[in-house]
Amino acid sequence: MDTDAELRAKDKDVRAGFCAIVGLPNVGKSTLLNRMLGRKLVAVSAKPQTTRDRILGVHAIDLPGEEPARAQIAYVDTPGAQDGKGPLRRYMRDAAIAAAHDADVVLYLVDATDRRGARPGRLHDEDIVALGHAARAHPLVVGLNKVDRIAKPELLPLMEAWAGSMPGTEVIPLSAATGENVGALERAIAHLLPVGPPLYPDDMVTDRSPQWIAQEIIREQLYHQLGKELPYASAVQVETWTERKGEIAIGAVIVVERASQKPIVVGRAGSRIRELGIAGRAALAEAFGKPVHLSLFVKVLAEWSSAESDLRKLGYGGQP
Ligand SMILES: Nc1nc2c(ncn2[C@@H]2O[C@H](COP(=O)(O)OP(=O)(O)OP(=O)(O)O)[C@@H](O)[C@H]2O)c(=O)[nH]1
Ligand SMILES: [Mg+2]
Repeated sequence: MDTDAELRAKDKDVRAGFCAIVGLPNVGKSTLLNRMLGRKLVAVSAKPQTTRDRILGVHAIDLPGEEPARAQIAYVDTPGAQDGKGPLRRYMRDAAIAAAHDADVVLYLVDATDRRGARPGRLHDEDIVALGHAARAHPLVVGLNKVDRIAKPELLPLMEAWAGSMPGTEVIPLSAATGENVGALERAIAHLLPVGPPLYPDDMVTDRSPQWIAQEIIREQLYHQLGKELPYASAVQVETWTERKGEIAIGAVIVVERASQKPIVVGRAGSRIRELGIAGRAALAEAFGKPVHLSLFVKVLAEWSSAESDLRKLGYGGQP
């Protein structure tokens, strides 16, 4: 017989566990995480290799008519799987592999519009194979993203190819941009999670600090404003953070690797950094729901992405 305490504990049981979101760069992993959480947590950009670290985003969903009727999914967004040369890229690769290794379920996200990397069997890169090994130990869901940009007749063969190469694996077409089918994807993930007590408190969304989220939001603006001109090794570091009378004052530095890159970020007579400041402040105010003052500076930290100690200083260090 169960004791009263045990029965009460079981009442609170949900489907709970970790879901690592993995895939090639630029397939929409971070867009999907932001969409599921209904807020901007992580940077998204048209440039590959935007995400540099693993990031937790916790989402609770209802499973109507099921037992248990609720799931708490702890999503882990990861850097796109790619060739891991150089300390920063190696750090990013290890972060993705570790997330897949530690997960209860792996969501492999595919860009359905990408002719090169979308189909199963075309992913030969060494690091992607390593990711595959880490992922294979767990139940897998395949998400075919960006269906808002692909005609149905093109989608069906892709779905069949994935389903055929991985019997028993759910293959779900979706659009992170429009939200189409994202609910169905979340339910499919939830069904593969173990039943037990929730992993996190109800109100927890991420394990990252507001400062870290601010860095992501400013970095996203940097990607948007600079586009192709952006030096790959740029980072953002929040140095001061003051909350007063319902407002936040943030002082942040944009770190580049070479003196020659500084004028690119600053722009003619400071025009670009001013634009960055305006756009950054608006995005931060929206994310935090209060007015934000933002002071931005540019700093050169020579070859930081090649030096382990500088990587750590900028937050890409220790255990990925
Ligand atoms: N049309 C369309 N575009 C999308 C969709 N999802 C993401 N994108 C776009 O795809 C690009 C890459 O999105 P990200 O979310 O940054 O992709 P990612 O997989 O996190 O990329 P990395 O962090 O670099 O690995 C951005 O320009 C997004 O706006 C979608 O469902 N439809
Ligand atoms: Mg990303």
